[in-house]
Amino acid sequence: MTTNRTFTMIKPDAVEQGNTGAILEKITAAGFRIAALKKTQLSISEAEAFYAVHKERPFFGELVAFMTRGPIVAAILEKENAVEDFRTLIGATNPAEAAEGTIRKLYATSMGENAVHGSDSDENAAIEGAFHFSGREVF
Ligand code: 3AN
Repeated sequence: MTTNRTFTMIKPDAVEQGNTGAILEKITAAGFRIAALKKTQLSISEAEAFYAVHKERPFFGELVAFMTRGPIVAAILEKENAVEDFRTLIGATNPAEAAEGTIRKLYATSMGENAVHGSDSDENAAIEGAFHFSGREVF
């Protein structure tokens, strides 16, 4: 089942560098509707829970430290084929491999500090959206 929704975070690197507005502009210009939006900061335990699938990976500690070092902007986005189209808009995990014009090509600096998160499936989009937003924060 496709929900036409995905979940994103503008990560601490992009927020620190003042790229929040430019990234939101690219997202809406690409046809996504913002169903929910907030600026917040993850605690260590929240980041560990959010990224639990990666806990055995060698970069897990680095990932948690990075994602908690400053505020993020979380959003639920709506568009037909949202998950796949948003992954295309953000580009490859490694910015060196990201296509021209993608958000990571424009704003990411490394594999770890890659500016934005995008859900990888409809199922994870629903889980990740519910992690950050209550029902009365989604419109
Ligand atoms: P994506 O965010 O493109 O779905 P995943 O799911 O493979 O990529 O990785 C989740 C997050 O973990 C990435 N966004 C990135 O911040 C971090 N990450 C992935 N690979 C590495 C790595 N080799 N070194 C440091 N951080 C990494």
